[in-house]
Amino acid sequence: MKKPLVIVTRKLPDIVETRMRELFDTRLNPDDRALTQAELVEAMKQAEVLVPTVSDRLDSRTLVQAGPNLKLIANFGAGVDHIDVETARQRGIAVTNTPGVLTEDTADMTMALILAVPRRMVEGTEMLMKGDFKGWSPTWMLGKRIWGKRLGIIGMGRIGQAVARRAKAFGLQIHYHNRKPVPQATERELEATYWESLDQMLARVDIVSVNCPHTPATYHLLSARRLKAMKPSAYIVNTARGEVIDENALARMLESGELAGAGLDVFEHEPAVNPKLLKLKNVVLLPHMGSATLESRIDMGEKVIVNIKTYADGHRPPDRVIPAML
Ligand code: 8YV
Repeated sequence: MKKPLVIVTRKLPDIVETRMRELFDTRLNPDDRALTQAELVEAMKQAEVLVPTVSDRLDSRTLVQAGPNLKLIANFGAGVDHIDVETARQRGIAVTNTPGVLTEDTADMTMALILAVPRRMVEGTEMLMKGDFKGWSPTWMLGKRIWGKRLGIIGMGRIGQAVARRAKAFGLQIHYHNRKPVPQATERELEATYWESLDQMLARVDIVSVNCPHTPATYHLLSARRLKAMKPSAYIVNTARGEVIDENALARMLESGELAGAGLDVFEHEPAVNPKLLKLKNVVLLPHMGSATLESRIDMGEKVIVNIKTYADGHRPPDRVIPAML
């Protein structure tokens, strides 16, 4: 049986690449240089399977240039907002992703930001490194207590629930907004309160965690108006997608003290970061590292391989993304 030509756009862990080379006619990117849009089109003209990542923009203008051989886009990542899934469907190209395997790592990073911002951990480290630690004082570097506060989770899927489990152990009260409530057994386990109205939840919580995907419905879900509805003492953590928050409005409000602080792992125009954010003390900013563990990258690679192999064997890949799901 002829092996499918699989083009991988970025460098993946060696163990994943080795297995892909065993199974498929695989073209790798050992230099890990992000492809230009023209190179991406060229890859889509040749490949039967494309393995992109969040750093590739597969919009409709790019997708319509795909060659007739392209049958599967096996995304290395859970989020698919960089792929126009509807255009792919219209052209008979299946799209798969890698759900489930980055849940715990992303939830860990979310929890780390929930702790780091109110407790001023990065500010403290920077002060120490600059030699500004002149000795302990009772009123120096005071942050805000985590225990007993209300956490409002936006998007109670796998990652949102994993964040809730951790947060509960830290004494936070769990509130959440989702398209629909989670099963009652999960709500009971997490002692979680469902808010159908996001506006009402935002006005009542002390920390907001964004854990929903970026879709047309969630673009700027945290708009300037909604950010203003939050308490000025509240914090925001985002490990999902930058586009869910109006980043400009957030930066302005953090600057003027209308919000207490933010922990951001993702940005609206990655890799660019709003320059206003870079000047603030009340933020912890990370370069999209939520799922960046070796274990997660290997598991993601394994999912990609299973999706391609299943397709190559004539079956429906397990992690298909259907436009109606988005
Ligand atoms: C990945 C992510 O690193 O999977 C996702 O949706 O945001 C990240 O954790 C990235 O997408 C890899 O393509």
